[in-house]
Amino acid sequence: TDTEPAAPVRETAESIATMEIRGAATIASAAAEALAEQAEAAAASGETASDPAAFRASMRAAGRSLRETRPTAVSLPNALRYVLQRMEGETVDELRRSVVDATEAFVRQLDRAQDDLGQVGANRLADGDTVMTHCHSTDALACIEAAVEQGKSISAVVKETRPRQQGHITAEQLRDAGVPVTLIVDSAARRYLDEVDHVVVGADSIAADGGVINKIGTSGLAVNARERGVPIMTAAQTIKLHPETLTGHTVEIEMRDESEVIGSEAREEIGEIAVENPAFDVTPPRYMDAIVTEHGQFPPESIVALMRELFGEGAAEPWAE
Ligand code: RUB
Repeated sequence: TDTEPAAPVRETAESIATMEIRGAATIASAAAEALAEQAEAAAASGETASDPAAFRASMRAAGRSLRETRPTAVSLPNALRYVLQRMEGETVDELRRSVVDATEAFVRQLDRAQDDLGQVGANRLADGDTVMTHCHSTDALACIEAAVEQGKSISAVVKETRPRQQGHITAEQLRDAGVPVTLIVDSAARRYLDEVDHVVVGADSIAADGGVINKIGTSGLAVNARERGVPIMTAAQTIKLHPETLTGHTVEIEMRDESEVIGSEAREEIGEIAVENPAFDVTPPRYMDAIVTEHGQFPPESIVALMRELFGEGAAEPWAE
């Protein structure tokens, strides 16, 4: 039917679900761009090309199929909200234009926010610092790269991040930025904290109480960092702020397939045991020293004020049928 999402949307949704496209900020820009591609496709063919209501319905359907891919990174619904709430016009061409313009504005804003927060995060790092990273966060990398651009000499201890080993991506990108990297297994983190001056992580969502939802293992790292007296910051653009937590909702933690944890042969050998694979965890605000955003740095407990200011109107669902 005409409300079936176009091929580029189905491909983006599939790539997000399989984690070919991953990381909260990257997911957000890919989702917005998929909406723009949907608008172009819908304006060019079938019933949606001549019927503004059908066009709008196809945009909502595209939004739903993107929304259903992964549950934890709020940047995804925030991106869909940004674009779909700006969809306006009497004709299909006006609607199409508004979606394409909103997508371009969103992606520009995302890039600018990352550059701006990178400067703020870099100011927290000193010349000669060693940082520890977890997973692969473009927001966290922006802070380290900006520090290097400020002329600071930075080295990194990079946690591999089981089970998907996103630490390898971080290691490669830091190496390309001229940062000497030491890769370690996750369970070596506490031992290496003695050699580290700052922990830098990203976020998939930030809750109204300042809780940071990020890759599984972040909370244990934060507790260990506190015990060792090592400061830890979360680098998170404001699209990571989770508006529904303002009204008491909790953030859903994605549970992924057990095959990411254990191969089929080992699984068969081991027999009747449970295997669980949560992708994210929650770091309580008291274990996080700062949330670094494009609007400056915040103690986690005060992030709610920024959240009210930016998402005061709450969590609309412009993709709903
Ligand atoms: C990625 C992850 C990242 C955040 C922030 O998890 O936890 O730290 O998404 O990334 P996954 P960014 O690999 O499961 O998507 O700063 O790029 O938004």
